[in-house]
Amino acid sequence: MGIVLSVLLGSMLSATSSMAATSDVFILETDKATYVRGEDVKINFTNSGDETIYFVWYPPFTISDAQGVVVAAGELPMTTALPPGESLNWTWDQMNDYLIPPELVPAGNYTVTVEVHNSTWGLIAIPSTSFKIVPRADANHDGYVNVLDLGLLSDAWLAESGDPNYNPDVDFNMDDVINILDLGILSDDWLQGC
Ligand SMILES: [Ca+2]
Ligand SMILES: [Ca+2]
Repeated sequence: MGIVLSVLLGSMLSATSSMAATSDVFILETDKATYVRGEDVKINFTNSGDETIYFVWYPPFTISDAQGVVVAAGELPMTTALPPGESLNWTWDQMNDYLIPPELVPAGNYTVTVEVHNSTWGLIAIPSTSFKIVPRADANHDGYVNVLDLGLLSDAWLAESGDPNYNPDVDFNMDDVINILDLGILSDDWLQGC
């Protein structure tokens, strides 16, 4: 009885530790939690375990929007194996690759996912991490790009850095002057919000 119990306990403990190890051996992260629209999203995936892992899908990174719709897939070197201690990096330009022509995705919440397989192609984990994209032209920082932001841009129209009506919040391209380039960015972001 004592032996059976200890065997059971032993198998429970090893099951528990292997589950913990599975979640601990991959690191999937983005360099920031929040990006402005159009900013590069830098993604890093590290195999921090002691086994080589494999990817069935090439490329293994996918980006989904808040509704779960896949909007982009990573471009990677031609490899489907990742040895222990090695990393994959991907910079996503926020373009939806599945539209023709590709378009910048709207502001909102996004998730990056990787499917991780073992050497016999069994799925062992689907690590994911989420991040947020906010509009670039949200001058008053209320989460929306609308007539309020247009009003602020209008108030600072043609102002240069140092002028009393210069407003850095509407200098969307940060070139120290409020002009048609900033209006163009506001136009691109018009009615974006999350
Ligand atoms: Ca706003
Ligand atoms: Ca500007």
